[in-house]
Parts: sequence; structure tokens; C-alpha cells
Amino acid sequence: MTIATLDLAAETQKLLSELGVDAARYTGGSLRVASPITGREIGLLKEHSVADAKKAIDEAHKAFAEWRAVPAPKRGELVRLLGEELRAAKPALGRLVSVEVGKITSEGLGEVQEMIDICDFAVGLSRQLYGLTIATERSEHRMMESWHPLGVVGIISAFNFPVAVWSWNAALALVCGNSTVWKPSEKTPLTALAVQALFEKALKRFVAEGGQAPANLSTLLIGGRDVGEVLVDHPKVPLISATGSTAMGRAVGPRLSQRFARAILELGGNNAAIICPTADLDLTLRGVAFSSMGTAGQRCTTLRRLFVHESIYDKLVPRLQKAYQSVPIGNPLENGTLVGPLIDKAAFEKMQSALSEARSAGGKVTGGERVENGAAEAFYVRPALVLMPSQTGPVEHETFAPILYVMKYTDFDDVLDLHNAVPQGLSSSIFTNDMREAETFVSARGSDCGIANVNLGPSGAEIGGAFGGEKETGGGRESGSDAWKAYMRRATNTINYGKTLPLAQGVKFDV
Ligand code: UN1
Repeated sequence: MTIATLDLAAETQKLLSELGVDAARYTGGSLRVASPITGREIGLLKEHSVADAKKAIDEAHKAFAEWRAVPAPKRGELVRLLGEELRAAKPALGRLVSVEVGKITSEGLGEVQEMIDICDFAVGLSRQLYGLTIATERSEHRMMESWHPLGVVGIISAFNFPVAVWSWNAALALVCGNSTVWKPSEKTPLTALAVQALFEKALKRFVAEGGQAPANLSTLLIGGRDVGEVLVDHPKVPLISATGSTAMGRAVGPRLSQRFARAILELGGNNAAIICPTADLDLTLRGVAFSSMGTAGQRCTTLRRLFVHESIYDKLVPRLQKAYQSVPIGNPLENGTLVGPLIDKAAFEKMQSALSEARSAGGKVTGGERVENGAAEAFYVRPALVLMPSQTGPVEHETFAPILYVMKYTDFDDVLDLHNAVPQGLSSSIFTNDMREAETFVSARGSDCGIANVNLGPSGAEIGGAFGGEKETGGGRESGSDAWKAYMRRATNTINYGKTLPLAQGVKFDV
């Protein structure tokens, strides 16, 4: 079937009903959702108003007050059931991600796998929310740390990982004893409806098993910026985890600090790879191809800047050009396709303007043109490879499209400086078999990013590590390691079990 005749509205309906979503939720509303595969409508969702959003937050706050009293390992049981629902729903939900975002099949399924993985992680964590016992200077005293639930956690997610980002935050927030309110991207609310239905299914099973869980533990808000702003400004939301552009972060960050709320900001990336003289070029080629062209360049961890040592430049770059010219572009639901569509026309236009800026800055562009396939409202492009004379102009910005800027380098210390000379600091990588280069790159004077990899590209991180980056990327960390601490509040407790009252620092105050 050609893209022009694909009926994705019917398939969407079938998937949503299989996933337990009532058709009334996505028909007859005001929010139009199109599949980037065809550019045509697949849903019309009802939107929440500002008043609905305020009410939902108040309800979520009540849910928090109950949920925090449930023992953490029992909270973990709910997340375990959610993981089970996700396992069972993986084929349908993965397919829906592909339909709504345009990801190739393995990436749609991979996104759901990330959700399952974080549920497993969070279940284990629910028995490991450890605090320290700290040596005290006073006799017959004990000092310890307790980690307590924080409150309502607001989650604002972007279109490119429409469901995984919710799960990284929600699975941790829930085991930590919080309730959540989620505002997904206006471009991808259908997958959010499906996830909400799966959560409700898990919750029902939890209650049927005798678990205690309040209503409104996890709420979904469908709407635009006004609804997001209610979440950002609401005094009963002590933490906002927001994924999106640096511009969005600049709008959200100050509003949160104004009311002393916490922020986990996951903003733009401008991720690089350094290809050193000893790099294994076959492995490098695959690593670069996946991280620069995968997801049609629409990951925040996408590889955007490539520094190639002059001694291997003429060997690697022609091979890369060949890969760029031959990569299969088209319907992401078809086997064999590696590059699906851009999310929409605006993304296509931004890509074209970055390419024309690159040309004006002396860049030599191959690819980047629209690939016509009969679907007038869908935007498929050939990934662009741009040979740049230096790191200037559009190379310093994140354009959410498959553009790889290639630059030649001579000196390792100079390339490290260039690597770190952009405002963003999410992910990074080096391809080398030289131990000194590899270790330097991951050392304090190496990459300044939140993620630094050796002999693999910057994208495709696992959930077990803390995910996030520095500088204009926002500084937040979510997912693995000890990222859970951001979802709890720490109390330092000192207990006097003696009959005297020694004061700290030797202070005397006898009345
Ligand atoms: C994102 O692009 O918003 O590292 C997140 C990766 C994924 C997550 C990306 N695990 O590519």
C-alpha cells in the first residue's frame, strides 16, 4: 500500500480500543492530531480547560496525602503491575507510537521497552529508598536521614518520546510516594490516552489484590500552553519535570524558581562525536549512522556535530556520504525503512532554514531535500550531511531534524575545546582505541556533558543511568542511578535518647 492510500485513522481507532481507550476521548474534540506518516487526521481530542487543570491538581494533591502513607514496597507493587500491563500491550502501544510520531517499528517498540525497564528499576528501588545514618558529636544521640514523599509531580513531555518520558518520571514518582499530573505534547496526546488507560488497568488490579490506592493518583491533562502554565505556577506542585526546547525551559525555569519549586529540565542537546585516528571505522560508521539519522534526527540525544581527525577524514567521510545517500526513507511501518517522516511541516521548514544558513556559512550540503511519495501533507527528507569549514552559525544551535555537521580536526586538545564550546551539554561520544584519548574524554577535563560515551554514539541511552545534561540542557537528571532523590524530600533527624542535653559545637546555655 502506498503512503497516500494508507488509512491510519482506522488503524489508530483499532489500536486505541485494544489499549482500552474509549472512542469518546478522541472523537469530536478540538485538538486535531495528525499522523506524520500521512499528514492526515487520526484523532480529535477533547481538551481540558484551565479550571479543569486546577481542579485536577487539587485532586492529585488529595491523592498524594493518602498515597504517601502506603509503604514504599507496596507502592512498588502498583508499578510492577503497570510493567506487566506494558509488557502485554507492547506490540499495540509500540505500533501506536510509530503511527503518532512516525518512528520506525523497532524504535516504537524500543520506546515501550524503555517504559518496561524503568518499571522494573522502580520496583527494585521501592525497597531501596535508603537514607544515611550519620555519626553525631553528641553522646546518646543518633542522627539519620529520612527520605519522604514530595507531593504532586508535574510532568511535561515532548512529542519525540511521547510515552517513555512519562514513565521515567512517573514510575519513580509513584514508588517515591507522589501523585503525578501529566501534560503531554499537543502533537502526541493519543499515546498518552493509551498509557493512562493502561495505568488505570494496573490500578484496578492493584485494588482488586487488596492494595490501597487513592483515585487521581495519576492524571492526564490534554491541552495547550495554558494548561501547562497552570501546572508550572500551581503552589501544590513542588516539582516539575519538563522535557522540550531550551526556549521552553527559559520560560518554565524562572517561574518555578520564583515560587521555589524544583525543576528537572531536559532541554536541547547539540551532541557531538570525535572520531580519532585509531577509531574502528566500521563500528564508527554504524554508530554515527544510527545516532545521526535514527528517529529522523528527532532525539534530544541525536548526533549533530562530527569532528573527524584529518588522517582518516578522506576514508570515513565518503563512506558516510554513501550511507546518507542510500539509507531507506519512507513509511516507518514497513520493514526495512530506517528513516521515517519529520513530525510536521514546521520541522521541515526549520530544517531548510538551518541548511540555508549552513550554506551561507560556507557549508557544503548533500541531502536535506524533501522525499516525495504522494503524501502531500507528510514531510519526508533525505538526512543532510554538511561539510563545514568551522563550528559556526547553525552548528551552534539544535535543529530538531537529521542534519549532521562534519568538521575536520588536527589536535586533540583543540577538538576537546571545540567539543565543549557550544551552549548545550546533553550527550557526547568519542570513537578511539587510544586509551589516553578515551580516558581524557571521560575525565574532568574532557566532555562537559551529562552523558559521555566511548565507542558508541551519543543516543540510545539505557534507563539504568541518570539521564540529563548540563548548561542550556537544563541540569536535570531523571531515570536511573540516584535520580529518585529529586522526587523526595530529605529530612535530617537527630534523636536524643539520653537524660542530658549536650548542645552541638560545645555551646553552653544553662537556665
Ligand atoms: C529524548 O530524546 O528526549 O538516549 C530522550 C536516548 C533515549 C532517550 C532520548 N533513551 O536516545
